[in-house]
Amino acid sequence: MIPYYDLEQFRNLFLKRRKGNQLDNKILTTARQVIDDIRSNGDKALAAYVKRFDGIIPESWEVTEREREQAWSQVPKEVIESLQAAAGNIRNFHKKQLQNTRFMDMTEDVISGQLYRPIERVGLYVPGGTASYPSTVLMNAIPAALAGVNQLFMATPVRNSQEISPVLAVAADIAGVNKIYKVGGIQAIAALAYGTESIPFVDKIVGPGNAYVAAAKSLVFGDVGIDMIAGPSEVAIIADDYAIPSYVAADLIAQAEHDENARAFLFTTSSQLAEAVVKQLNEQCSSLPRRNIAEKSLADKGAVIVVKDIDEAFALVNQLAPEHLEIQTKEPLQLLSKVKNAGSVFLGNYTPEALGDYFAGPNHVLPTSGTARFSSGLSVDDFLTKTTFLYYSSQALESAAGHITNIAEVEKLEGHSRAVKQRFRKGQKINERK
Ligand code: HSO
Ligand code: ZN
Repeated sequence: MIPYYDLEQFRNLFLKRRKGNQLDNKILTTARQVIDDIRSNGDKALAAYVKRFDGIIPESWEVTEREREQAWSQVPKEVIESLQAAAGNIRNFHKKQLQNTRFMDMTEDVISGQLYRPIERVGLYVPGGTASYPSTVLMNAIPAALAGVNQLFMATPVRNSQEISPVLAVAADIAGVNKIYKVGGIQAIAALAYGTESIPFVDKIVGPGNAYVAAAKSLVFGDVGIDMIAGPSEVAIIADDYAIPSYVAADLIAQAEHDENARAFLFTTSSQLAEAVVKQLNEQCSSLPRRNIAEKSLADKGAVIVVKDIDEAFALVNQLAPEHLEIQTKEPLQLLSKVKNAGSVFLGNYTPEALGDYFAGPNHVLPTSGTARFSSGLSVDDFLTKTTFLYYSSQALESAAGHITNIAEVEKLEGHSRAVKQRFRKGQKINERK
């Protein structure tokens, strides 16, 4: 079961410079070859790789309107209602992230500011198999739609049935996805990045994926934008005596069931609580459908650390920069100011991560493997570009001219200097705004 570590052991195992995000060379080589081929040969190459990797080529790459409509009758009504309720919350939360064009200066002589514009075309990758989640469709597509992206394309692999999972199609409709393509893996990323006869190219690709998809995203980055290369999911829980062991255990397990590499950590000031949590973990895992995955994750990647006080817990957690941080203590809100590095924070005994994974509003696409030190969860910002703008009157430019030419001269860029001086040559008539 989940091991105990002291501070030193935890530091050595989990806080040393990590190499977790490096991609496998063999996978990169394969990805590079597939991408080059699809970029040069379009649909023909696409079909060949889909046949080779997935065994079957779909009749049509695009999911038809009819298929999308039919999906609605294949999903239970209560699931549709819950997805709609979740979408409403996610929309409300993300709506408040939107920013309008901003003026930094607005005088008669100087106007400056920033325009916000939606990215035109976005591709959303959704993995197949067991990690194919409708919640991920909502979390990626809703901020994009709110930002104003009006060509939002989703790609997801289909297996022998040739049908896309109906619940994914419904989530895509609810979230505002324009088109869905039946293609997965490296092929999907290549097609979205460069376009083929049947699949349109996009400006940015978002969404999770396996090692092949991650490698492909890293290779097309630069030609298109990408969101991030996500590592295994993780949670850190800070708990004191006030926490309820069965709740803490349930949340550690919810994390651990994601996959064998998922990481669940408990930092607690109470060794009594730690013992009770371990007991609960054993009990609760025994009846879990994904028991094998959860137990392996807890045993190999999990940790319980008994700390001397809450500050010691925060010191470790801030170094770890976990994707999710739960604070289950007596006064959780008062501890919020101690959080420095974390993807998303869940406060109190009744705010499990699962609430945020599915329903409450904040995004569940979050920085993993310590990358919360320098990056943030998905938001509407990821689907906007910012363009700055500037206006100077002749008087304003004239009063700045000396400084500009001084700097231009030290950079030995006489043309720059002249571009200013040209406007103020003696005897020149100024025809401003005529
Ligand atoms: N915990 C995952 C999101 C997720 N959980 C999707 C369930 N479905 C990463 O934040
Ligand atoms: Zn989850």
